Amino acid sequence: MLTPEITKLLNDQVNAEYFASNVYLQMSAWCEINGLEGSAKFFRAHSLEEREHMDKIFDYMTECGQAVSIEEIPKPPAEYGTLMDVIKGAYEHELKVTAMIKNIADTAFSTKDYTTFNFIEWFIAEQHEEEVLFGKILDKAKVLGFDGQPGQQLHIMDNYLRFAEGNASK
Ligand code: OFO
Repeated sequence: MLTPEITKLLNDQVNAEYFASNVYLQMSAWCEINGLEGSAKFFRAHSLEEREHMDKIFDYMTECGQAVSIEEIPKPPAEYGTLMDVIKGAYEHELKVTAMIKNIADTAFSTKDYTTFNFIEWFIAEQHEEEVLFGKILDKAKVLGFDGQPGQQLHIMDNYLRFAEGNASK
């Protein structure tokens, strides 16, 4: 049985993961229209991953006998100046999600809801991975001297992002 406080936090997270999925889907659309196919592929895949996160929490809540409420999802940002703005936006978005996940862990632990604490641990590890992933992308941009402007570096960054999940784990 989940407490009302934990139920609300988990429900908010379901909706936040749905929003995150749309944020990345919109980033993918921006990349597509700006000739950045590798980046579009990366953000599209990431959008699906967020959707899986949503499903995971959805399933946990229903397993616990708790109804999920899908709320109105805000429109994600759609205007970006450059690919660098998109990448920075993604990194900042992940930091916000990490704070939400840690708040769930903190609340679960302090209310002795060890089942939810155990469940949310997976997300703590996942957020660490995602921060590392986007951190490495930012590092690569620094190494290249990439600032988002058109040119050879943009082409290299686009190719790097095409395989970024694999590149970042090396
Ligand atoms: Fe990006 O990990 Fe879920 O939100």
